[in-house]
Amino acid sequence: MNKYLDIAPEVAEALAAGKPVVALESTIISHGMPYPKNVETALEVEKIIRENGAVPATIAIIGGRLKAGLSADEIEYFGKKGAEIAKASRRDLPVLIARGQDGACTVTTTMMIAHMAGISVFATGGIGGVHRGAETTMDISADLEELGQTPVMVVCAGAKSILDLGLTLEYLETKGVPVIGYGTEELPAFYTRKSGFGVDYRLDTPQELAAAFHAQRAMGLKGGMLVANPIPEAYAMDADVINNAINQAIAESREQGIHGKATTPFLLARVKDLTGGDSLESNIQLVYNNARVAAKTAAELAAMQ
Ligand code: PSU
Ligand code: MN
Repeated sequence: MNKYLDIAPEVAEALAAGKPVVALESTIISHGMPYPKNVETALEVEKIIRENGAVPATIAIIGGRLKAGLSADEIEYFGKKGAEIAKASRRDLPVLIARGQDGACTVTTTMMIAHMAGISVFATGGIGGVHRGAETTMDISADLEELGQTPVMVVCAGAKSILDLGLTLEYLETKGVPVIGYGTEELPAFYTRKSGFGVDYRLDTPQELAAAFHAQRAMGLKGGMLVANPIPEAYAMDADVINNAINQAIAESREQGIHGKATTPFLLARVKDLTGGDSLESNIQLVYNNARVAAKTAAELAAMQ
């Protein structure tokens, strides 16, 4: 096993017994929501995963250790420190680990560490993708590369239209990543159930998701699978309200010359401020919804192996 990896005892026992485990990311805790709502949400997500028959493993880097499974105290520590913790993508791991620092895991690093630990299903809110204007900035999230090379299923609510969703789908196609709509033919856009873009396949049950992922792995195909699960109708936001906020946030980021790893956190924070508390509640509910689907799918997958 990787000498930098610590698997929490409960997670290690579940994996050894072939029981379902679901990975969760930590950037959503440190950078995605305000304290203490972030900690409450992270703990509630873990509870929902348990209620749906799986063991949660929140993934983070603490003191230079790759952690698969955090204690409630560690989640509190992460939530309280918030954006002081470095956002850690693939390129950040070597120096963070060598220096013994903390890191908030994005979709990329959560997939990497989940895979090192032997966890194959991961639930989150939204993924990174191809930014608008990427044809000149070349700002494309490392999340897409990771989906192209690491065999983990990522259950999300689609991607926010802070991104160019059309180019994001093109990129995923090139990388050979199946984009599955859960009960939908349309790619959801995080706060809204629709985006105007189609997915590759529509699957309707956790059993079907598990069967497709099982086949992908059994063939030895590299890369992951993206499952896009629309936000529950009751929590979906008005498309005009959210799109106006996104357009304003993008204009401000260009005026201020925001770039690199700061872009996504800047846009997410501005959209959140411009839409007030409504977007936070929607964000929390869609993560709960994804946790349920991921736990049930992990249980189906465990039953097939
Ligand atoms: N998109 C969201 N919410 C998020 C993120 C993206 O709607 O919290 C976070 C995730 O951790 C994702 C990361 O992996 O931002 C992508 O950052 P970048 O675009 O810099 O690759
Ligand atoms: Mn980027």
